[in-house]
Amino acid sequence: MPAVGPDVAEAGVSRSLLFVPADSEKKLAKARGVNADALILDLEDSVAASAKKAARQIARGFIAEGFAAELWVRINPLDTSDALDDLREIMPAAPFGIVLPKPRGARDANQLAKLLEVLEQENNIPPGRTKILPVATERPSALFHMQDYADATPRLAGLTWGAEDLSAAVGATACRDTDGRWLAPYELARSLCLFAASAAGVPAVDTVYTDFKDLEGLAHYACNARRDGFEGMLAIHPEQVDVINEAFRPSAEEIARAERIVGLFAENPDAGALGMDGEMIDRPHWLQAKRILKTAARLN
Ligand code: 1VU
Repeated sequence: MPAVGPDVAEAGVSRSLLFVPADSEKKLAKARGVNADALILDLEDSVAASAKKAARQIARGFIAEGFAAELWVRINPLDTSDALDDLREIMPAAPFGIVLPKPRGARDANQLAKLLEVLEQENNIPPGRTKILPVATERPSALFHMQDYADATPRLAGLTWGAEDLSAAVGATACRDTDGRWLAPYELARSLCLFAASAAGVPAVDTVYTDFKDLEGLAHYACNARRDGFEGMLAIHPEQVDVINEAFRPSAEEIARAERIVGLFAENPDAGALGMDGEMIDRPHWLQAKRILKTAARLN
């Protein structure tokens, strides 16, 4: 069976990435007890302009204290003066990575990578250590450049997407229908994020489920996200975290089936297609099985 090709994401990513407004010491304290794979300390939309300075300092202190999970910081968009202020304040604490909102395209991720190069040097951080996760679809023009992420900075750790800013930008009055499903323009943005991430060889992370009281709806949404190929999901509330973690964990049945598929091809190294339980299995099934086993191994 041929090796995994460039269109299959190799890197693993966190399943649950919880946003925490960085100006809220109360929420930050709460986040320490949450089982999220990653926290995103937010300096952007959830923090009022008047609170940004204090939020930067709080975020820096929180990161410096250390934490078991990955610590990301969502800075302000790169074409605002706040972005540089954010980076200067938080880089001495050496966060795991930077979440980049409203990028104009991969060129903003590349520009951020250059800034990080300097700031890492200034702060004695190993070069290239700080990762980048763009929220890739928040500007309409960015949708026309999604393929550029395939040649972007090696700091790229994944791609995620957002609908709210995109819908505001085009003047829409809603991005979901009355049943909570994405309307067509936002399904397109979600799909572009998925395919651009795959083409770039990085994991795709699905966006927030804003109805934070509806955990049943979230479970359903997150299972579908995993089915579609997303490897994790953004969260906005502590109660969403366990639901997301569970949804992105392969089931025992899936693992058993994946082991059988990989085993069958190992026993038949020259076969392109094989039969299993009356169904044809070939390279895509083998790739999918390998991915399931890799995820399962990472989560053990
Ligand atoms: O039990 P306690 O009173 O001690 O704590 C409350 C509350 O403070 C805490 N909590 C959180 N802790 C950490 N991180 C959070 N994100 C968080 N949210 C709440 O949990 C306890 C219960 O909270 P609640 O159910 O009473 O909810 P609240 O009314 O306090 O808060 C609701 C909102 C939505 C405001 C809150 O969950 C929040 O601030 N979420 C994050 C918002 C955010 O960062 N937005 C950026 C979105 S990014 C995006 O859209 C990109 C695509």
